[in-house]
Formats: sequence, C-alpha cells, structure tokens
Amino acid sequence: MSRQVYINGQLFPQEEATISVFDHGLLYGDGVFEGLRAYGGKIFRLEQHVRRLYESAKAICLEIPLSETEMCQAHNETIAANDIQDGYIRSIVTRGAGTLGLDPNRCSNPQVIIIADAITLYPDELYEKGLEIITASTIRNHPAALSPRIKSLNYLNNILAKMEGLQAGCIEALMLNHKGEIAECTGDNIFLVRDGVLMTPPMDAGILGGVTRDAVVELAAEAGIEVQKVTLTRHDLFIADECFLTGTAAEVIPVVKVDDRTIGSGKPGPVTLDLKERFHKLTRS
Ligand code: PXG
Repeated sequence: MSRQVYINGQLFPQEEATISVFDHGLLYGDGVFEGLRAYGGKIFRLEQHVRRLYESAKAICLEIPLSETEMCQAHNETIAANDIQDGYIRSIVTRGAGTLGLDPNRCSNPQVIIIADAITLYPDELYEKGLEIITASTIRNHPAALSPRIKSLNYLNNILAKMEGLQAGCIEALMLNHKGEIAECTGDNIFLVRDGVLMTPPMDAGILGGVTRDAVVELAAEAGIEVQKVTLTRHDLFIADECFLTGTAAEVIPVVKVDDRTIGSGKPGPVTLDLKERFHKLTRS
C-alpha cells in the first residue's frame, strides 16, 4: 500500500518522498530517529518519544525547526493521513544536505521525516515459549565515543551485534558495555528477576532510555514489585529466575535461554507474564 510520508511540513506519496544524496544523514549517519507505535489510533507515549528525539538532537547540536508540540501534531497528522489505527511510526531528523565533507555547519536545512506503516511483530509463539539469545562479542558503543542515550542514525554498532545473533539463530543479542557489564540488546532493554526482585541496568551502564522500560518500571511499582536499577553481569543473568526484554516493537517478551544456559525453569516466569499482561492492558486501554 502506498503511504503518505511527511517531509518538512508536507505529505508526499511514498514514491515522491525523497531527500538529497548529499544529506549528511545518508553520508555520515548524522541525524537522529524515533520508533513509535500506535494502538487504536493513539500513539503510545508520544510526548515521551518526542522528548527523547529532541534530547538526542540536542546532544548532537541539531536544531529541529519545530516545537515539540508541533512535532507531536505532525506525528498525529501522519498517522491520520495513512489511516493507521495500529502501526509503526518512524521519525527521522537529518542534518540536511551539505558538502562531501564532515563539517555540519555546511548543512543548513535539517530534514524532518515521519513515516507511518504497518508493524511487523514477532510471532506469537515466541511470547509463549520465550526467546533464546546469545551475548554478542560486539560491545555497546563506549559512551565517550557515541552515547547510547542518543538514538542516532548510526546504528551499525547494534546491527553488527544483531548479525551475530542472527548467525547463531537468535533474533536478539545481548550487548555488554566496555566494562563487561550487561547493557541492553540490539533494539530492546533487558530485565531480570531474582527472588521476586526486578532488576535492570542503570542508565550509566550505557543504554538507551527505553520508553517501554520506563513504562514497565512504573507498572512494576504499581504491582508492588521491587525494582532495582543496578549493575548486572552475565553471571547475574545466568542465575536469574526470569528474564525478559522490552521495546516498542517487542513490548514485553520473555527470554528463556542465554548462551545455552536455561534461565530459571526454562519457561516464561510469573513476574514476566504479569508485567507482559499489565503492559498489554496499558497499551490497549
Ligand atoms: N535499546 C535500543 C538500542 C533500542 O534501539 C530500545 C532499547 C527500546 O526502547 P523503546 O523506547 O522502544 O522501549 C531500543 C528501541 C526498529 C525499532 O525499527 C527499534 C527500536 C524501537 C522501535 C523500532 O528496529 N529500538
């Protein structure tokens, strides 16, 4: 189906939605993006995603020529133009067209792009049985090189780790940070449960501050589950009772095996299933 794509305030049929080959987003990955999801015609935590987009942009000195409120409206306009009730929204802000050199000051026209489309979901079976994942040898970007808090158009770090996962027959892969601690997966945050306590790496483990992660932390607090944002190692994961991942596309998905070690009973655990259900209710309410 042909989509209407938002570019700089206008909607174009997808065949006519184009940007310059001199755009530094293409030439250097110089730009930022968001991945959002609509449920029943409403974008889940739109303001929070837009806030993260502006924070990512700020961190790379990229000025977005819209207010956050206007950006939220642009997102709503784009899903409406595509008649999307349940779907995926990808927003991108590039540095714009410049010269064949790194200097970002040569780019004067940032491109604001919003695409709304159907969403590809993981098969139901994986939610019932749980995922098997591996630890990638590719570590997460060192925060002093490129902060993982920036959702930048430079996703090669994650793509290289994803390739390792796929080569091992896994759709997700665990990434450690430069200290060897658990950071996150290639497109999902990670949680584990031990003796009824929910644990997830802190922001300073070098991770993206996931919108789903925040929602799950809130839901756990509401459910009276103790939550700790603490440094975690692979050992903590190997001896955990439960493990699950969170992300816009995945929502809450159980993990039952890591690097050939069975986690807990080898089946999705009760805390995971409870939070998965609570998240489902939150997004469909
Ligand atoms: N870590 C990383 C590195 C991510 O890219 C998350 C965690 C989870 O964050 P949210 O805010 O979604 O809970 C992400 C998110 C895609 C796609 O198209 C990727 C993400 C989100 C949506 C779509 O691959 N990554």
